[in-house]
Amino acid sequence: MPVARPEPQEPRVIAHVDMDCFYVQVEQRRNPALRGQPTAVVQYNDWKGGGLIAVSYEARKFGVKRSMRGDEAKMVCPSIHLVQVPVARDKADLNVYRSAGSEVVAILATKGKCERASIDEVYLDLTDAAKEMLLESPPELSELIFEEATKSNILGIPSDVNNREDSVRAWLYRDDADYQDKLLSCGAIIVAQLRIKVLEETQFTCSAGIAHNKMLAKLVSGMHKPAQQTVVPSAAIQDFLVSLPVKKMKQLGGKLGSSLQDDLGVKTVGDLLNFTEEKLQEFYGVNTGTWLWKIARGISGEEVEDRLLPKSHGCGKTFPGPKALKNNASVKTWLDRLCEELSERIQSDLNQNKRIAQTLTLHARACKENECDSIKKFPSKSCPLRYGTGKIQEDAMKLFESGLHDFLGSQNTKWNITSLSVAASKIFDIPSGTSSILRYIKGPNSTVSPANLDPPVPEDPSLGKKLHITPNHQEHCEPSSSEKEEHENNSNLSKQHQAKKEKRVSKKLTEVKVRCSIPHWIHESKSLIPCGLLFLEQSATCPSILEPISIRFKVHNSVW
Ligand code: TTP
Ligand code: CA
Ligand code: CA
Repeated sequence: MPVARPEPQEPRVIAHVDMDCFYVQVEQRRNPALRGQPTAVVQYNDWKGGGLIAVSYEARKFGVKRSMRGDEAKMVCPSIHLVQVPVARDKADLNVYRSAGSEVVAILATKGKCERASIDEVYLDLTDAAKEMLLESPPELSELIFEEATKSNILGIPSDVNNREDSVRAWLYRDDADYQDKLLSCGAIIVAQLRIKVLEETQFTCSAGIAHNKMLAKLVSGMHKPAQQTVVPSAAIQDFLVSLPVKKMKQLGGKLGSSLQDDLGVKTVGDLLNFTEEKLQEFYGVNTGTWLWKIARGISGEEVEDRLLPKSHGCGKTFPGPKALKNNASVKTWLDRLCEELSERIQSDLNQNKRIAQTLTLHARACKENECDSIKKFPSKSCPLRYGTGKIQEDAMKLFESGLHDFLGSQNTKWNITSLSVAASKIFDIPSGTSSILRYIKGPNSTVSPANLDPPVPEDPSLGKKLHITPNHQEHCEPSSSEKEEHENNSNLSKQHQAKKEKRVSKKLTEVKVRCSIPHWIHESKSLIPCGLLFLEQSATCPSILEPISIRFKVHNSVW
C-alpha cells in the first residue's frame, strides 16, 4: 500500500525524461536509412511476424500499435520496416538497448541527482541546478533566449498555435513570477539544454516532464511526444488533475484504483477531492488514506533516488500461440537459458559495480488446457539468490515446480506456459571497505591491493550460503508482457561507478587489511547492513534458503 511521505518545505524541481520510441531510435542509429521511415522493432519470434515492441512515430500515423504483430502492422502500413531485436541464446538480446540507455543516463546525470527508473527513463532532481541558475543567471536578466525551452508546453498557458512560443517565452522569462515558478522556468531551460545535449551526443530524442515532484513530472512527460517537454506550474495542478482518470496515477493502476472506482465511485482525481482525509483513512487506513488525499492535490514527497544502475535484472521470453511450452523438459531448457543470462549479468554487476543481488524471482504466464480464458494466475515465486549459473538454474526450476503446483491445485491437467521470466532483485552495494569479501571469496592467499581490487569472482562464490535473507518488503515486479527486460551494465556508468568506489576503497585500504574475514567485517560494519539482511555462519546446507516465498505482484514503471 502506498505511504504518504512528508512534502519537503522547500520547492523542488523534478524532471522525468523518457526516450521516444526507444528501441526504434537505437535501430535507426545503427541503420540511418531507417530514419524518418515507418519502422517497428519486433520480438524474436516469427509467429505471425513477431510481436511489435517499439513503433516509430511515422508508423503510428498509419495506425500501427505495439499490440500488433508484424503481419498485422504490414497490413495497416505496407511500407513499414520491421527490425528484429538482436538474438542471443535463441532469445532477444537487449544489451544494445541497455547500453544506449546508459549513454543517455550518463549525460543527464551531470546536472543533478539521477534515478534510472527503467531502460529508457530517468528522474532528475534539478533543484540545486535551478537554484544556481536563478542566482547566477536568472532567466529574466538573461540576454540569451534558449530556443528549445520556448518550445515547452506549459500547462495552464493558452496554447494558441500562432503565438505559443511568444507566450511560453513570456512565461519563462517574466520577472514578476513567484519563487516556485522561477525555479520551474530554470528547470525547463536546464532540461531543454540537456535534451539538446542528448541529441547531439547520442542522436536520440527524448521527451520530459518538469514539475515540483516526481508524480507530476511523470504524469506529463508523455503528454507531448516526441521530442517535447511539458511543464506543470503549481497554479495549473488542480485543473490538470481534476479530469485525470484515477487509474492513470502511479500505484492506482491496480487493485487500489479498482477499489476507488467500484467502492467509492471515484473515476477521476477530481472525484477523489470530494472525500475528506478522514473518510479516505477510514476506507484505506491512515497511511494510504493520507497518501490518496495528498495525491489528489498534487502533493507527493517521494524523493529522487541517487541510482544510476538498475534496481533489478530480469530475463524473460514469451511463447505465444503454438510456441507455448507444454512440459517440464521444455520449461527446463528455457529456464536454463534465461538463468544463464541472468547469472552472467549479476556476475558482471558484482565484478564491475560491487553489487550483490539477494532475491531470485520467477514469473510465468500459464493456462490449463481448454481453460485458457481462466483468470487464475500463475503465482510468482521467489527465494534467496545463490550465485553460480547451476545453482540459479536449479533454484529457478524449483520455483517453477512450486508455482505450477499452486497453479494446478489438485487438478491433474495439461498446461501451457506462454511466458517465463527470472529476475534478480534487492540489489545492494557492498559497503565500502568490503573488498575483503572479494578476497574472502577468492581465497586466503589473495592480497588486497589497488591493483586487484576488481578480481574476477569465481563462478560460485557460495554467497547464498552465507546470506540468509529475511524478506521484509513486498516485491515490486512487473510481469513480462513481452521480452521486456530491465536494464543494463553500461561501461560508461560502470567506469564512473567503479572510479567512485575505488576512491572510497583505496581510502579504506588500511582498514581493509585488517578486516579479512566476513565475520570480522559483519561485526565491524553492522550499521551498514541493509535492513532485512541477516548474516549466518556458513553451514553445509541451509534449507530455508530454498524455501520458495510467494510474493505479491505489483506493477511499477520499470521496463524489463
Ligand atoms: P516505452 O517507453 O513504453 O515506449 P517507447 O519508448 O517505445 O515509445 P514512447 O515514445 O511512447 O515512449 O518503452 C521503452 C522501450 O521498452 C521500447 O522502445 C521497447 C521496450 N518495451 C518492450 O520491449 N515491451 C513492452 O511491452 C514495452 C512497454 C516496452
Ligand atoms: Ca519511451
Ligand atoms: Ca518508458
